[in-house]
Amino acid sequence: MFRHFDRKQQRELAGCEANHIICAKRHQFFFFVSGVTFSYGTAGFRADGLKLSSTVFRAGVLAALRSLKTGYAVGLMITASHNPITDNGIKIADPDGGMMAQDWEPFADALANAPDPQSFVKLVLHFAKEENISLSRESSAVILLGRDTRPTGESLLEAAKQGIKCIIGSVALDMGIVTTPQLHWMVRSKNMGMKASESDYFMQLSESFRCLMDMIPKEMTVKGIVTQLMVDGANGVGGDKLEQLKTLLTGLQIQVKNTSKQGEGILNEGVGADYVQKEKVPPRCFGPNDIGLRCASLDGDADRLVYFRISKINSSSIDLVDGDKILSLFALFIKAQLHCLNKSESDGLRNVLPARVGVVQTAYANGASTDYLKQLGLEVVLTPTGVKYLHKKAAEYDIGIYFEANGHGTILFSEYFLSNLQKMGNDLASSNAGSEPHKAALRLLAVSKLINQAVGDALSGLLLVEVVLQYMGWSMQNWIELYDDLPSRQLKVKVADRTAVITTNAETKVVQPFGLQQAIDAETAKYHQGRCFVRPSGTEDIIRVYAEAFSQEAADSLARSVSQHVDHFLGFRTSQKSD
Ligand code: NG1
Ligand code: ZN
Repeated sequence: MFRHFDRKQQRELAGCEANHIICAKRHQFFFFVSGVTFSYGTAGFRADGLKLSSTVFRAGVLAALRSLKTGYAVGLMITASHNPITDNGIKIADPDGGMMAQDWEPFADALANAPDPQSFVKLVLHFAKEENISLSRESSAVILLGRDTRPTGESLLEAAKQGIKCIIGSVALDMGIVTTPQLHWMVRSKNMGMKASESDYFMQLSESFRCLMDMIPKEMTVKGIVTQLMVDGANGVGGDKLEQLKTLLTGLQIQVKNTSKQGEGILNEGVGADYVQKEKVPPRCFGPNDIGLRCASLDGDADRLVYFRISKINSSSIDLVDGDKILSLFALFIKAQLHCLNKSESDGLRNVLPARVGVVQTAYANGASTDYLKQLGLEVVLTPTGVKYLHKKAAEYDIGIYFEANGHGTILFSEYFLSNLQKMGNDLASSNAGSEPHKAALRLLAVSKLINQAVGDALSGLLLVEVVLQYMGWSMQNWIELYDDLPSRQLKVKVADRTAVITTNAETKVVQPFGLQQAIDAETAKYHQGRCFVRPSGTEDIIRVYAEAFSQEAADSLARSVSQHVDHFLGFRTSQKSD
């Protein structure tokens, strides 16, 4: 249903205090009620790409208000990540490059679901007043726009621009087709007064990569670790960007398959990090010829990364190296550098730089990884699913390393720690140049530049993995053997109302419906090393069931029986019965 801003409303707006919002007729096309109820979830707003133009238009208005409120540039990314090509979505990056502040989510929901233009405009004016946002001509919002390779992206970008234009004086900067992490990086860099173009991004990544590669210990380079890497680009933007980035790299041979080029395949269909991690099979275009090689897979917008190796015995199965193992590799490296940095020298006079290191995971982290990290002596905390929670927690540490099992994660360095590290690096350069502590300081500084400080980034994560494997002198086999994953199974259950499930303790326990947790506990107790939890998905209309146990059969059976309980408590049959 299409609606128009009517004349009365335009008069009202024209007469409103500062003549704030332009409601030109040319924008009216974008205002319609799609019949879908939107909720700003872990991934922003997502739906069928053809039904999103009005929502994206409204998100444009929202982004402009966010920029006015904060006084800085914000980002607006059009993507549906690993979801099918027909889907699309929109999310806002805050001035620091992170996710939009959570306290704005209810307002985002209200805007997205406003039933008509009058209510929409009323909401905007009311919220602006409440939040003290000046809509005067003097203040101007800046919004960096990005989109992935989805076919609906171009028209949605237009809708976003029109929404932004509704706020007088707003400036929309189109960054073109970019990965999600690139856009977040650009927002952060711009607000820090640094260079923020795509070529600056490539330059920063390739230079810090070179710096780290130059400091690989000699004894490791002679080990001759394979420098060849096969990458699955999910038929999306990540593969294309990696093709560009790889021309700036030395010491690493990357072959990219599944870019977005015509003829390579459909975005996320049988390819990409989500597919590889959940199905535990090689992506399309990977087969017997790749057996034994180190392979990596990006998701559709390149904010997730997993590694894999095609099995020698059966070329349709893989040894998966997921986000947990990437996290463990990074944690080992960071720990080693801190140890080096603080190693007492013979003079015993050098200052040490203590660092509080935190590792952040979700309940989906394989239990074996959590045990391994704790054995390393690291502080491990769990948060609910969704990078906004992990990122926030990781930011509490001097060095916070976070990863979801699905491959989304990064390493955050606090400003305080980095400035001390820089000072220490300078001191060591004059007193002890070239020493191990000096190199450790330089390495940590280079990592802070290589790894995206705004959000998980498959491209920068991939470069850091490659550096760390070289530094350790590790083959893919060494990495795979770091610890043995406990067999696990994830299932989806369709229910009448997923919001009926309420959880606590980082989503590991069900509080409602009453009795479900008891049933889960009783099932779990039947299995050696059993662990199981259920939670409503934030991105799909389903309940997710995760189970872990000593064998694959046991994990499968635990997941199946708990799914039956979920279905019994919440399934359609139950709701029909109670109706
Ligand atoms: P939901 O649908 O809430 O489980 C999924 C992923 C999250 C996160 C978001 C955002 C799993 C189990 N869940 O969330 O980790 O990546 O999508 O894209 O992988
Ligand atoms: Zn993604």
